[in-house]
Amino acid sequence: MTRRWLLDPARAIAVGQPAGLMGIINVTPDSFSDGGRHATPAAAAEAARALVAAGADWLDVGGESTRPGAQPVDAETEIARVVPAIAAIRAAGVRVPLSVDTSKGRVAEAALAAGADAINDIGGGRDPELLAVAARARCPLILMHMQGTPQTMQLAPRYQDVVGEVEEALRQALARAVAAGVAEQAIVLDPGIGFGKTRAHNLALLAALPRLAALGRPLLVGVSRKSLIGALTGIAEPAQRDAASHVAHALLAPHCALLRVHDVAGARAALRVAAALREAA
Ligand code: HH2
Repeated sequence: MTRRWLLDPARAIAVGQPAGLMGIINVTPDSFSDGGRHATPAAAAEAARALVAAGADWLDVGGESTRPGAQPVDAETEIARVVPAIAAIRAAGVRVPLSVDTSKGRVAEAALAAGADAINDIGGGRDPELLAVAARARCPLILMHMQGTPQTMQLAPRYQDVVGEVEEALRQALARAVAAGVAEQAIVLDPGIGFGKTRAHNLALLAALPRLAALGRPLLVGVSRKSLIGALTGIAEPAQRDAASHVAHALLAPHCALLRVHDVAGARAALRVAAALREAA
């Protein structure tokens, strides 16, 4: 099976380009900031259209919440959530690159068949079946770092040297995927902000993006509305964290290829202002 990734997604994640924006569509009842908002395929398609109109370069559709303490769901449940949503998004004429946010090979395979172009794996390729699916589909694969699992990751995150350990784990994830037959050029790496990390760990990793970029792959970063932003601002309600998130997006944009965001319109505006200020300087 030859996929379209050599065209659209590769352009969207070209190394050295200003960061693209990945708009988030969670088709879950329990995601930390948009849970329950896209409960029907029609609502997901409408959200997709609105995100693209607001400037999204990419969409990410997830059927399992990965917030700390979230209950895992089985593959059938996840498939029943993401497949109709992706099919409806494509039926609505939305053509931007779209990843499925899953750690399960079976879900990834069903999502690709329904019209997804790429796999966003917060498990960093722990499931050999997922790597086999990515290799067969020749599609882009996002490998994210996580210490532990969503159920346990925030209990007591511990590192001797967070940047060195995340860097080494991403290097190993990359090597595992390549050994499983995934093309190295198809891989995007992500330090996994908030996934088994304290505020200090998260800040150290964000400061180290240029070092992580030396792994040779484009980087994706997700900070939108996360508890890091809550911890830095004291804003408890995730939906109120957009303005503060966009400060981070503007500062991080030069160091990554894709930013995973909820409020695409606000992020796009922030990136425009930051780019103009940088140019003027
Ligand atoms: N963060 C979340 C989910 N998927 N994927 C990547 N690659 N990087 C991230 O930082 C990332 C991710 C968590 O955010 P969200 O999807 O908004 O919430 P939930 O997991 O509760 O559905």
